[in-house]
Amino acid sequence: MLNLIQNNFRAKLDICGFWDFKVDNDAIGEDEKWYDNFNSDFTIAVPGSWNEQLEAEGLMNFMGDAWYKKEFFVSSEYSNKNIFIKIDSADYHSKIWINGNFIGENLGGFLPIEFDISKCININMVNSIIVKVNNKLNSDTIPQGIESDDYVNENRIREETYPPARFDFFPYGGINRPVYIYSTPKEFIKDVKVSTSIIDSNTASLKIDTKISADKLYSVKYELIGEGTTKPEVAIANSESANCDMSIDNCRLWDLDDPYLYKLKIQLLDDLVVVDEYILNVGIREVKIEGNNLLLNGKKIFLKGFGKHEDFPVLGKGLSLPLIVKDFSLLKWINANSFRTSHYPYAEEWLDYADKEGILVIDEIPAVSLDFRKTTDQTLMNHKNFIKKLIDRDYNHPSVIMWAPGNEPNIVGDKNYYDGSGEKYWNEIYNYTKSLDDSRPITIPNCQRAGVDDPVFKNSDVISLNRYYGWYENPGNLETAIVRMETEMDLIAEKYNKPIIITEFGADTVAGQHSVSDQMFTEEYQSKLLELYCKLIESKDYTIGEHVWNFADFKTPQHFRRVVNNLKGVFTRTRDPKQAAFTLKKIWANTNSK
Ligand code: BDP
Repeated sequence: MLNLIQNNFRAKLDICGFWDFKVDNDAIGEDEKWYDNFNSDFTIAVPGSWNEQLEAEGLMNFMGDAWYKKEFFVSSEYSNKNIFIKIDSADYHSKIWINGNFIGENLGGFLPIEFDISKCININMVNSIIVKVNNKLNSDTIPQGIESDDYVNENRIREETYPPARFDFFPYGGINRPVYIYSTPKEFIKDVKVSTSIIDSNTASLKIDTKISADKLYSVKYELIGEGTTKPEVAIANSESANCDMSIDNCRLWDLDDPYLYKLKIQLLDDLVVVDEYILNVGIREVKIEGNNLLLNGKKIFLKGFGKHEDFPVLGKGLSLPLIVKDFSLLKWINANSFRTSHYPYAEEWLDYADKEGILVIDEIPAVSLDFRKTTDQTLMNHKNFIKKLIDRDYNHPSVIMWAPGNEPNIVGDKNYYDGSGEKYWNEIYNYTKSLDDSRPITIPNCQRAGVDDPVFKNSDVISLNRYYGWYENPGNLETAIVRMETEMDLIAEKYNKPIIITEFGADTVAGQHSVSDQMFTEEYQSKLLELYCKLIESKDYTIGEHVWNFADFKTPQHFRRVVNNLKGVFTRTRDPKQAAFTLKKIWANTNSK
């Protein structure tokens, strides 16, 4: 999927701003034809989650249907073009109507939704869009949902959260990312996929797969703009695609200390006339696992950083560009070189920034805490669909070095997991992900409770461990915690002989709470726990990274275990440093190696 750009062939209209909003508590909107029009109850900002914006109106814990409406003017610039709508994400399910016409439906949040709306747009006139968004999840969806009844039936009443969720982050609802109307020419470049490889220290090659929509034979011209020597190539396209290989001498690689981006200019030509043009940022780099090492451009690299969340007061999961700038500046300040998009794909703007700043990303699917007593064929299908959509969107980002098609499966019970079904499921997910991209390693973070025989280990190129010795296990006892951590890491390393990242370790910490002895929730305890873990992890040959849980405090569903937020952040929710931030800054001073 191509990011939107504007040029002489393509226009883009941002329709973010204030939208009319109505809550549909009884799910009657469709029967009452609210898609034609409705009287709004409130005005709401897009992008942004409804929960905190309209907290005072009772929406904090709302799970259900809500309706959005907006009018927008489409100018003559759009005449004789294909016109599309793109919603970068509506969480979790949405249905769209334009000028009363049903456009389409999308199941699953966190990734863009796109439909051709050429036939129902009125040019030179005001148009209206109505979107119904629903944030309820169930056993078939990714992520899976849970209902209060399930807790009762499963005898887990004390674990029930409000709102009910199967995961430890707040199920914010709404149109959380921008909405655009955009145009392309009638014959156009639909998609471009660029794979890069390094031939020797000086030379690299690009393999470019282009999808087009055309009614006759066109040609496609490729020009790489940037350092080195290369010549433009022209490929003859059929009505659907064109392929091209390019080589570059004296090329400048994309690397952490020099995240150099080329511009690839792609033109669709009718004879010699350019009918469409797209410009894509390309970073030339190679990621490899060799033995127990992670190599970036042939050099060993050790990942230092965090599991994060998209989460901020008032915004909820709404996109904020200043927050992206702030978080990257803090990542740099603390000497981190990477993060994981736990536990879902982040807005593509995060990856654009990572490409520019030279930060590495483990890109994750929202298959978090899958309950294998409940997974159905539909869950597997939705899961695969997510992987396909994620790779379609993110394939061209040099910052993305690994796919995580899940996190911590099976945290409740063994049934239907260790009987071979878990292995079959993850095998299928692993092979499917590889079939879409065999250039990036795959990892599925394992939950402490799932143990050392978790089938995700077999189905990962890199083993990822989420471990909470010193917190959920051996609380307050750091000495025992570190011994147990080392024993388990060594066992897993020996058993699977694969490189290991510790993708989560941490301690909830109340900023301002102090103690001279090891006391949970104090700044000193968090700082000491992280220091001990880092020392241990960095002492092992088989480790390729350490990601602290979490970059910042984040909001969770209500439960007696959480004081409003998960407090394992090294920064507070509003990004003030806790003591551990200064500790990590020192430990990570030697940024890219152990
Ligand atoms: C891990 C989960 C993460 C939680 C974390 C915690 O992957 O989503 O937030 O535990 O409990 O198991 O803090």
